[in-house]
Amino acid sequence: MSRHQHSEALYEAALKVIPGGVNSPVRACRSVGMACPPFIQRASGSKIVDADGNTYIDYIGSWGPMILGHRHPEVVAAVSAALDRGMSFGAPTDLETRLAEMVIDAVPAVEMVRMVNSGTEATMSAVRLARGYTGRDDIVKFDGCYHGHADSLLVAAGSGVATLAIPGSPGVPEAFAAHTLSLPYNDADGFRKVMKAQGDRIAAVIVEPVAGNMGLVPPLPGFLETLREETSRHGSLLIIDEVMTGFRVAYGGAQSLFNIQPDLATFGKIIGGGLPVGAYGGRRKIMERMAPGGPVYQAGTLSGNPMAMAAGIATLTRLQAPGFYENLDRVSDRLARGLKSEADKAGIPVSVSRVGSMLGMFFTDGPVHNFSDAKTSDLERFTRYYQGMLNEGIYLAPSQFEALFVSAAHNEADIDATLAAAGRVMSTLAG
Ligand code: HOZ
Repeated sequence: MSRHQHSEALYEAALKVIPGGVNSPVRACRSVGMACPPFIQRASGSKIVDADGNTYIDYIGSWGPMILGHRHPEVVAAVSAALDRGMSFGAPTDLETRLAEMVIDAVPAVEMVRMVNSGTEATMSAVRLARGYTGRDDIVKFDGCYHGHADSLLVAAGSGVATLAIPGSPGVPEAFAAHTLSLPYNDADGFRKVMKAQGDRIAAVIVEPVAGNMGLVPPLPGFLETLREETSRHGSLLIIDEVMTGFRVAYGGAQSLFNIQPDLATFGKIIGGGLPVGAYGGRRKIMERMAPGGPVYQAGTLSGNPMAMAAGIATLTRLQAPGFYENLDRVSDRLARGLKSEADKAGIPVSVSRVGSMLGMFFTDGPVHNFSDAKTSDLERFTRYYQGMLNEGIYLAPSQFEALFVSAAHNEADIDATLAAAGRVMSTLAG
């Protein structure tokens, strides 16, 4: 009998009414050869339980938001208190201002912030604002970076687009895509040349400061600095997309870790504590161009939703506990080193990367600095690794082109169990 029989039945029902049976493509687990994805029943701390009662150590963490682990009591209490006041008003509340103040306090480049409902909305709105502010149309992004699924940004994208090897997306008019230039990540010289030739037409350069949607690829020294210098030189805006990295790699995000001040920054995931949220912010002079004060339009019925704001406030409050990031870093480092060591012992070539509690392990021996490098990974071997780990009770992102997330709920026993499982699975992967 299959250990996923309930998931299989649920998937069959879902396939009849939801395209591909899922509401976001990667989670269908198709690229890792699964008959069905585990349907999730509940989660707590570092553990997630599927519809068949299988318990896993969870390294997806809802794709990043669950930095405190699932159902952290302070977050649950904050959401229930907000729920007692009402679920949505479509009107301002004190909670929105409080979360905005917390983001502004944490991130010096952000002087004003606007809440939206998803990372996609945040990046789409930031790009529109950059275009409205500069009066220019063209934007630059980087191959393998994923900034959500707005038309302008779905070019040479990572995440599901990379996982499913979709070359471009039908539905994005060529005329829109023509305004997006995608360049190799970490190639500072190439970027400089492009800016020299056409920088004066570029409204914005948008970047994942640590790429987390082509696997985990840290920025090389000088790359982000070059983006800052060149955008300033040409009057383009630098948008640092911190949807994944914000409050994750450091309280002040990757921009504090690498000491880069963008003109605009985007957020999501952690600032909603597990509820749907996004935000974009930046210098006051730019943000004041947004309606109703300025002419650049963006709106949303559920924007600033009180339960999402409450979850975000509770999460960010907890992240301020002394030693929080140091502890998370220590546990994550042990996991990253341990995975590399288990692969070495089994003679399996891997390239492991880590920034804070974001991890990646590519099944390739070369260093991975960009999307082309990432694509040299042995995807068939990754599939066997993924399936083996799932059978061992370890819940990893079902794609070589996604990151792993460690939470504060992961303890030494979780890491021990994960590494023991990795050792067993790695030993089956040769050949
Ligand atoms: N594209 C997101 C991860 N990089 C979300 C995937 C999902 O929710 O399925």
